[in-house]
Amino acid sequence: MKHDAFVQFHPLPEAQPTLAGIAEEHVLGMARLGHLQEAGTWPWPVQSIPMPVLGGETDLLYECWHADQPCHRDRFQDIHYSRCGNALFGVLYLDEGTQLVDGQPPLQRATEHAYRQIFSLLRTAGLPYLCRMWNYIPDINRVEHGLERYRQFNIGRHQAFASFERPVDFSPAACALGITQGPLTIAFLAMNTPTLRIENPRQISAFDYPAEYGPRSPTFTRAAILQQASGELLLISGTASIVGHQTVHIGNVAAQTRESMANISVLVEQATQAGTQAGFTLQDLLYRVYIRHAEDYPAVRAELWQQVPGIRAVYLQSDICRQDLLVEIEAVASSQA
Ligand code: 3EB
Repeated sequence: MKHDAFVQFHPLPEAQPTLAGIAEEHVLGMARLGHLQEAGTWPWPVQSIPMPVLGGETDLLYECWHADQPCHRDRFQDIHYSRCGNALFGVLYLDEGTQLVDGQPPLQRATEHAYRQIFSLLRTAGLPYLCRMWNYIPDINRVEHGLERYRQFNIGRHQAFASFERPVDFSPAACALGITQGPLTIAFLAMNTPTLRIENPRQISAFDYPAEYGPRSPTFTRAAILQQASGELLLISGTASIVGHQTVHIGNVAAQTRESMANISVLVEQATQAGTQAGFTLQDLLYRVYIRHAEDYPAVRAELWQQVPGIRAVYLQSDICRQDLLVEIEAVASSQA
């Protein structure tokens, strides 16, 4: 019998891809955060997220996903991936092109193509359970071919789910943010066992949003718990100032930050009830905070420090998928068995 790989998350201490004690063969992949990026090649998949780091000592940060067994690394179509036992982490970058084909805008097609590749790889690999997706979309709020690009992205993603008969209420945790340089990039983490999916009772599930947010709903769950022999990993999706399905506190970044944290608190409570272990607190989480306007950074940081003194967070300047959202927060925590 195969044992599950134990997947772990670590922010790396320096703006260098030094591994801080993690064995190179155990590295599933990395995220690289920072605006001005030189091209680089690594033995493992790396998702470059070209966003300015706010308030940090460095303008380039790395985060590492790793396992407890050796990884096999390969390519599948446009995907660069690592497989460690029963965990698979992959990254892809896709050029959208500019052509409408069969009336479908380029971003919608590129998104569907990307998700189909991912679903094909997971089927081939026998690891069908997506835990987490990280979506970074160029010019996410721009209207093109008569529809906002985030809504085009949602149509393409939804179509790929439908083609592969993936129920939308069985979606991964996710985030979808805007970038101002570089191509569409998607990273994902998948396993051989389903995650526990957590919804937020204060919010309508994203896959049930009404049509006013676009012709196809987003396919993500509010949080997911990955249950492993050695502990639980809680993955909280991008969380914003949304109650029900509506944006609240329009124009007020401090209040939006508080509302986002209220939503995260509820997810942490739900996760603590759903999990089998000791549970999680807001203090345990490692946060990534996306801020639309760089000048809002001090206000957002002050709010967060008030709620979670000493909060461990990385702040990035980023576009957010609804024009009226000023901040979005996601987080990861692990509880050791
Ligand atoms: C929201 O709650 C805010 O489209 O994958 C958060 C997390 C958001 C994931 C996605 C979108 C996504 O609707 C936006």
